[in-house]
Amino acid sequence: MFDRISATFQDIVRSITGKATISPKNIEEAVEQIKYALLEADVHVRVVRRFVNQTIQEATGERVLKSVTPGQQFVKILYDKLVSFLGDERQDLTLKGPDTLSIILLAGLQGSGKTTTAAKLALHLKKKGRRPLLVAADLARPAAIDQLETLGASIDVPVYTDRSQKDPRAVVKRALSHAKRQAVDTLIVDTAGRHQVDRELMDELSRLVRDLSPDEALLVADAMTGQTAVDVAKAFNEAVGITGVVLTKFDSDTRGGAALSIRTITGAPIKFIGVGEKVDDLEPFYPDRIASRILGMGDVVTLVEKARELTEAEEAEKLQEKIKKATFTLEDYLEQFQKIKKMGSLQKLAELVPGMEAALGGQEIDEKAIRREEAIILSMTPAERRNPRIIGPSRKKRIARGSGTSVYEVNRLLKNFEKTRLMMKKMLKQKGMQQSMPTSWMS
Ligand SMILES: Nc1nc2c(ncn2[C@@H]2O[C@H](COP(=O)(O)OP(=O)(O)O)[C@@H](O)[C@H]2O)c(=O)[nH]1
Ligand SMILES: [Mg+2]
Repeated sequence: MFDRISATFQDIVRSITGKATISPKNIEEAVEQIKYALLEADVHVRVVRRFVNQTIQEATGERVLKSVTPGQQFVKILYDKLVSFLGDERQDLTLKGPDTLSIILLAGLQGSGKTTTAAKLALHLKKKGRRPLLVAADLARPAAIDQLETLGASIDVPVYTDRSQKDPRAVVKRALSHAKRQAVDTLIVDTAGRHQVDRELMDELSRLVRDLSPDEALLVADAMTGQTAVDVAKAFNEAVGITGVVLTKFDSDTRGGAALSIRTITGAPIKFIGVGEKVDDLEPFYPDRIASRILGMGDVVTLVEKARELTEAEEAEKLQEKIKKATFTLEDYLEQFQKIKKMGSLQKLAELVPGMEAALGGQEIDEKAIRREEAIILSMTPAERRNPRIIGPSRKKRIARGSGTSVYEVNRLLKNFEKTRLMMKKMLKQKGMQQSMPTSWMS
């Protein structure tokens, strides 16, 4: 799995990591190669486009770090992108506590690996101390029931079957009341599949989901089918509503495109991968580990992370130095506004900047107020920003006019700035404060 895409990515990465400088042309070339590698790996075209655009955008907007090469930084961007497209964080099953019955429903096309996965999940949960019951609700072929029974016996997990029934809903209903009488905390329901997505199958599954309201409705998809697996996941999600995907046959020589596309196209996370035919061939899906496997550049990623931390610490130190020496100016103040605005939440600003809440006089911070303060500072001359003491009445009038505010607001800003500056200085003087001062807002 991922062998080909991994080889291509590692080639690109090797050629770019060593470069001391990267031109927009280098990035363009690398991204073009990445595009072909992704398409060749059968990644969904829409996903490829998004991946490529985001990579270019981030690579060109990236701040250059001193202690690593631009090439190394590019690798880090690529790695982060891969992790994000693979689904970010590991998503585990969300089941109820052992005192309440949890239900897992498995759906998917015929041959995708539902029955095998049912047994694999049962074993996985049993190892974690749960008590699963497998339910044979694939009534399309009698052999399907036998298959589940054999698998259940091999892992010593009970299997509920009812060969007299023709309707899976009836089987499931009986299985539920059976489970309540037994020492069972998790129902794993194996359902019938079809060769392709069809109305009848979707209707049957929708009814089952409605009856059961399962904690997990997992789509079992065959990774070898590439973009088809993605289309199937999309169709199932729209018709039935899935909570996650188990991607099977990850051990085979597939190109990996499904893994990189499913989350983006369906929004549903990959929760497990099947890596073989045996009952213990099931692995939790970790986006970061897969990304590392594709890039094979774990050391570079760590290096860049470290370099970034270093730069942040250096910047924070510089700023603290400025505050101590009272050279913290309105320009720095403005810069902090702009940086913090990028962080998203303005409420964070008040929480992170010592004294900011008090300096703002207990007023609610809102985007508009900040934008006005910004406008005021922008209307000042560089000399005024560096030394606000020179701002007399006539300058105040000019600044107010230039920023579309009032002299009253200019005065208030100057007062706020002075309060903040003093407050920061005082806090820095307190022993230990240097260490505990949040640096994130200064980065
Ligand atoms: N190599 C490999 N084979 C698998 C995996 N999962 C299932 N299979 C095989 O795929 C075939 C179909 O599996 P099955 O569970 O019967 O699919 P179902 O029709 O969806 O229930 C069987 O031969 C399984 O052994 C996997 O992760 N890796
Ligand atoms: Mg089956």
